[in-house]
Amino acid sequence: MKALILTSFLFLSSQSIASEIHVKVKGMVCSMCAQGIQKKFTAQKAVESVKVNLDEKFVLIHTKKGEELSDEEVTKIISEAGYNVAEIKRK
Ligand SMILES: [Cu+2]
Repeated sequence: MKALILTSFLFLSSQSIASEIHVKVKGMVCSMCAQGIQKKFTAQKAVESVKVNLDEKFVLIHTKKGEELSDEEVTKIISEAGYNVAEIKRK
């Protein structure tokens, strides 16, 4: 019985799990770029955490549980910051 409850709890919580978005950014070359992009994403309601990898030119975004950030929104944020999206991957 206990195992059954635990299983259904895990199933239910996986429905609203946070997502991980991996964005390759063109034109991000220095730590000022990285900071600007980090700030833009941190300001989003749906965003839990943002990590910018300057060496490999990508941004890793974790959304909050039950919140989503579409490819269109990600692209808009990046271009408003003055950069271009090369690729968006999700987990
Ligand atoms: Cu820069």
